[in-house]
Amino acid sequence: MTRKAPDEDPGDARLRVGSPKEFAAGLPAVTSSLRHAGGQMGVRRSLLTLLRVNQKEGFDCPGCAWPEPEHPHRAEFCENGAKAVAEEATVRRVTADFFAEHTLEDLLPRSDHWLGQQGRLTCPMYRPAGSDRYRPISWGDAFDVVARELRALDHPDQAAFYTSGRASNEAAFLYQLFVRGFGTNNLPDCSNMCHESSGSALTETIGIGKGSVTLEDLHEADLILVVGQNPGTNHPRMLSALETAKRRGARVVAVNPLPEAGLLRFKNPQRPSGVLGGGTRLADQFLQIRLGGDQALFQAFNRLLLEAEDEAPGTCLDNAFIERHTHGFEEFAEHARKASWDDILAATGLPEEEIREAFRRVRDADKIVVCWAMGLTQHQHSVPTIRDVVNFLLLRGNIGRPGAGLCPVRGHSNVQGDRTMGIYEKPDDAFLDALGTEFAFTPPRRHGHDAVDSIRAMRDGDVRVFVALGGNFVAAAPDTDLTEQALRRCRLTVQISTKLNRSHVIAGEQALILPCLGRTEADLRPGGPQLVTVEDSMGMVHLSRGRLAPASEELLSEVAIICRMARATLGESGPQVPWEEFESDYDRIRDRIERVIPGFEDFNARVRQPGGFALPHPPRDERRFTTATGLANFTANALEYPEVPPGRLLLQTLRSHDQYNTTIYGLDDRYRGIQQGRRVLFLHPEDLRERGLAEGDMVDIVSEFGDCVERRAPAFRTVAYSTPRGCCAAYFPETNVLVPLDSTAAVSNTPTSKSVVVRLEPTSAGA
Ligand SMILES: Nc1nc2c(c(=O)[nH]1)N[C@H]1C(S)=C(S)[C@@H](COP(=O)(O)OP(=O)(O)OC[C@H]3O[C@@H](n4cnc5c(=O)[nH]c(N)nc54)[C@H](O)[C@@H]3O)O[C@H]1N2
Ligand SMILES: Nc1nc2c(c(=O)[nH]1)N[C@H]1C(S)=C(S)[C@@H](COP(=O)(O)OP(=O)(O)OC[C@H]3O[C@@H](n4cnc5c(=O)[nH]c(N)nc54)[C@H](O)[C@@H]3O)O[C@H]1N2
Ligand SMILES: [Mo]
Repeated sequence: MTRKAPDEDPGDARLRVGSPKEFAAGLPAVTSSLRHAGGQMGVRRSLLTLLRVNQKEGFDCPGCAWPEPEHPHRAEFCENGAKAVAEEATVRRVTADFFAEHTLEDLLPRSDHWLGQQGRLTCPMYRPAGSDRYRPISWGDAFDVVARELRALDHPDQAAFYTSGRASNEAAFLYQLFVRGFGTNNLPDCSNMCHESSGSALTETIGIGKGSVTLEDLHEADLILVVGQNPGTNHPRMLSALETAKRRGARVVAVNPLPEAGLLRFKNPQRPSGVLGGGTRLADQFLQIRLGGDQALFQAFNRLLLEAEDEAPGTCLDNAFIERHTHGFEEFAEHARKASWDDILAATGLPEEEIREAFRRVRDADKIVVCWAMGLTQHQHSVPTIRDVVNFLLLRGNIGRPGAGLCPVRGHSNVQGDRTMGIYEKPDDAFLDALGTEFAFTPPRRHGHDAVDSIRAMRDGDVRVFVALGGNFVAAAPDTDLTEQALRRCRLTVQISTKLNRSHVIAGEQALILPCLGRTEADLRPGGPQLVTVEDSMGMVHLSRGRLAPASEELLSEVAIICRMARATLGESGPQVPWEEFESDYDRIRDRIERVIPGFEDFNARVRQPGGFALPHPPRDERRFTTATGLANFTANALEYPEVPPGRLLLQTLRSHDQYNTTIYGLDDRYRGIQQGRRVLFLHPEDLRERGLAEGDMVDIVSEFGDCVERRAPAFRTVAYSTPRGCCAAYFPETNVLVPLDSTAAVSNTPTSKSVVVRLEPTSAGA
C-alpha cells in the first residue's frame, strides 16, 4: 500500500536544515511559547491563561504527566505546556458552516497540521450513512443515534470504547462504568500504545504497574539514568528536577541513540541565570546506544554488579534486601553471569570502555533512579528490557528507599489516573467485584480488546461501533491504511473531542462528533462550578479547575456526555447509577470512586487540601510487593535485540519539538535544527554515503515485515545526523503507515514504533 504525501504539507518546500542545539529551554523557549500562544489566543488572554497553569486555584497542565513541585513558581509552565494550553484556548472555531463547506472528501488530503489549526469544535455534528458531509444534530438526537446503534448489536463485545489520557478521573470512572454496564471490557486506551510495556513488566515484578519514586526521590538521587526519553521536548519540567538533583551532587547518564538537546545542557527559564547564562550541564555521560540495545546494557550492568560482589563480598549488593524482599535471585544470577560481552557489544553498539565507565558511576552511587519513556516501551522485547531494569535496581535495594527507584515517565497528563479508574481491557476480579457491588450489577468478566486487537476486530467486522473519549485513534494507531479501512467498516464511529482531527475525517458509515469542554474551561453546572481530578506520573491526585469561558455555548463536559449517553443507551437496565445526580455534582462521583477504588478514602476532603494527596504505593511506602510470590521478583530474561538484514535500516518514529502526539503545533523541530518541514529522515552520514545518497535527497521509506504487504511512506528528505550506524529516525504520525499492525511487543502488545525495519528507495519524479 502506498500513501501519498498530503497535498497540504505547506512548508516542506521551504524546509531548512541547520545544526542541532546542545541545550534546551532558556529564552528561546519562553519567547517561542509566547509567540505561539499569542498567535492562537491574543497576548492578553495568553498571559492570563498561562499564569493559571498548575497553580493552586488553576487547572492541571494538559501538557504532560510530570508532577508539580510543592511550591510552584509563579509561572509553572514550560514551552510544551504553553503550547498545549494555547492549542486548547485558541480563539479559532470550527462551526457548522465549516462542515457545510467541506465534504469529507475535501478534508481527506489536508495535513494533520491544517486540520488542527481550524480551531475548536463548537456543536454536535452527524454524518448519516451515505452522506458526503457532517450536518448539525441536537444533543438529544445524537445520544439517540448512539443508543440505537449500540442496542442493535448482537453482543456488547461488538463495540469498543477508546480513551486517550486526558480524560479526568471522574469522566474515566463513569465511562468504564457505562461500558461495563453495557456489557463489555473492550476498553482500549492510548496506554496500550505507550507505557503498557512498563505496566506489564512492573506488575509482574513489583506488584504495581506504576513508578516507585516521588519528585523528592529524584532530587535526592546520587545517579539518574535517563533512558529512551527526550525530556527537553516532551517533559521539559523534568529538566528542573534534574537540575536540582545535579546541584545537590547527583550524576546523570543519558542513554539514547540521539544526542537530544535537553539531555546535554539545560537553561532554566525560571532562573535569571538560566535565561542568560550558559545553563547547567546535565548529562555527565552520554551513551549513544543502538535502537533496542538497552536490555543488553542493563544485562551488562547486572553481570558487572554480580562480579563486583564476587570479588569483594558484602560490598556491592544489598544482600539483606535481596534475602528479605525478593524471589528468584539464584536463577536470575546464574543467568545474568552468563551474559556474553559479544552480544552486549553487538546489541548496544557501544565500546566496552564506555559501558565500564558508566558502570563505575553505578558502583559509586548508593541511590539510583532509572527514568524511561517510549525509547524503552515500543520494541518487540520491551517487557524483558524493563524487567532487566527492575533486576538492576533490586540488586542494590534501590526500590522502596528514598532517592532511588523506578521512574517510567508518563505521557498524557492523566493517563495514569485513567488506568487507576478502571480504563483497562483486562480488569482484575477485585475491581470488578467492588464495582458490581457498589452499583448492583454483574460486570462482564471476559477480557476485552486492547488498541491493536480492536483494530483487528474492526477489520474483521467483529467490532461494529467505535466510541472514542478523546484522542485521535486513526492517526495514533499503527498501520495507518489498515486502521483506516478498519474504522470505515464500522456502522458508527463516535468522537468526543475538543479539536478537529483525522479521526473525524476517516469515519464509519455513520459518524458523530461530540464536542466537549477542555481543561482550561469553566464547567458550570446548576449546582455550581465543577472541579475534576487527575493523577500525575508519581501517583499524586489533585484538583483541576478551568476558568475560561467555554469555546461555545453548546459544549458539554465529558462527564455530562457520558452520563447522557449512558442514560440513553442503558435506560433502566444495567447498573443502578444516578447518572443525573452525577452530572450535576461531581462530588457525588468522587464519593463512589472512594467506595470502589482503594486509596481514595475521604477523597473529596483530601483532594481539596493544597497539593492534593498521594495514592498508596506498597513497594515505595513499605517495601511490600503484592505479586504472586508476595515478594519482588527477579527474572531471568533471554537477551534480545532487533535483527536488521543487510542493507536495511532500523527506523524509530518519534516526536518533533513542535507537536503533541498527533497534534502538530508547527513545522519546526528547533532542537534538531529543522525548520519548516516534517518529512525528514535522520540518518548516519555513512549510511547515506553507502547508499549513494547525498544530504537533502528525496527518498521513500519502505517497511519490510515479511507479510507481503508493501508499506511505503513517500518523499522524505534525508538529513545527516548524529545517530548510530544503521539506526534512523523520522516523525510520527507521518510514519505510522510503516508500523505493521502485527509487529507488537511480547506480553504488552504495544506497537513496535521504535524498531521498524526499512529500506530506502529514491523518490520517483512525480510521486
Ligand atoms: N511536547 C510534547 N510533549 C509530550 C508529547 C508530545 O508529543 N509533545 N507526548 C506525550 C506522550 S503521550 C508521551 S508517551 C511522552 C513521550 O516522550 P518520549 O518517550 O521522550 O517521546 P519520543 O519522541 O517518542 O522519544 C523517544 C526518545 O527515546 C529515544 N529512543 C528511541 N528508541 C530508543 C532505544 O531503543 N533506546 C534508547 N535508549 N532510546 C531510544 C529517542 O531517540 C527519543 O529521544 O511525551 C509526552 N509529552
Ligand atoms: N508511530 C508512533 N505512533 C505512536 C507513538 C509513537 O511514538 N510513534 N506514540 C504513541 C503514544 S505514546 C500515544 S500516548 C498515542 C497518542 O494517541 P492519542 O491520545 O489518541 O492522540 P492525541 O494526538 O494525543 O489526541 C489528540 C486529540 O485529542 C483531543 N483532545 C485534546 N484534549 C482533549 C480533552 O480534554 N478531551 C477530549 N475529549 N478530547 C481532547 C483533540 O481532539 C485532539 O485532536 O499515540 C501513539 N502512537
Ligand atoms: Mo504516550
